[in-house]
Amino acid sequence: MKLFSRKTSQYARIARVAIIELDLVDQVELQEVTIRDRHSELLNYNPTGKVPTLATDDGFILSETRIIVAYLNRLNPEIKIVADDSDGFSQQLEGITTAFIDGISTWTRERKFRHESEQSPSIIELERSRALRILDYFEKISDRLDQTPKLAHITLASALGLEIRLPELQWRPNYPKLAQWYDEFSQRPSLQATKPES
Ligand SMILES: N[C@@H](CCC(=O)N[C@@H](CS)C(=O)NCC(=O)O)C(=O)O
Repeated sequence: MKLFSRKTSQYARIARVAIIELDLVDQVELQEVTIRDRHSELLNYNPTGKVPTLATDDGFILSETRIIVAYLNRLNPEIKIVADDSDGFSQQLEGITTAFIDGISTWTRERKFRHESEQSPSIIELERSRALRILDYFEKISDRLDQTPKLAHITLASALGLEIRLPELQWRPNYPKLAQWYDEFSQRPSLQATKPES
């Protein structure tokens, strides 16, 4: 199996953390690829051009982080990373954390990849208020977050890790309980091994 990845991708990070937590490191080769590049090697496999992409041993090319992590989890079902239908609360958190990482990614892209004159204040404001609502939600339910490596927790940590690329996110001072949860969760070796540098 091969995971097409990018060290700076917060979505690929989720798949890489899942591979470590599921003890599949020896079964998955990591290949670093370029993105937003018409010469990218990845385009020979996946027309979406997005990471993460998983090339499975049974010949499928999987896109979308949740689909990839669910596939990986089936290879080691003893460890439950992806919530099943019997766990409504974890499914609820998976949905909200996915919207959170999508929104912060949109906001980060506006700031990082578009010239100032092209950045949209209305998109930034929309995503900023969405992120704040979701942060309020997680602060309120922080006693229901635990330290297990569930997909929702990994997605939340990966989204919060974007603070390194989006300093204006400034979430820590207003969300002390969430910060405490995040700082502890970030100590997991899987999170440490995939920590973004920039
Ligand atoms: N919804 C996708 C999002 C993946 C995504 O947007 N990845 C970014 C890197 S962080 C990417 O590959 N962008 C390349 C592009 O948009 O062409 C998922 O859950 O995997």
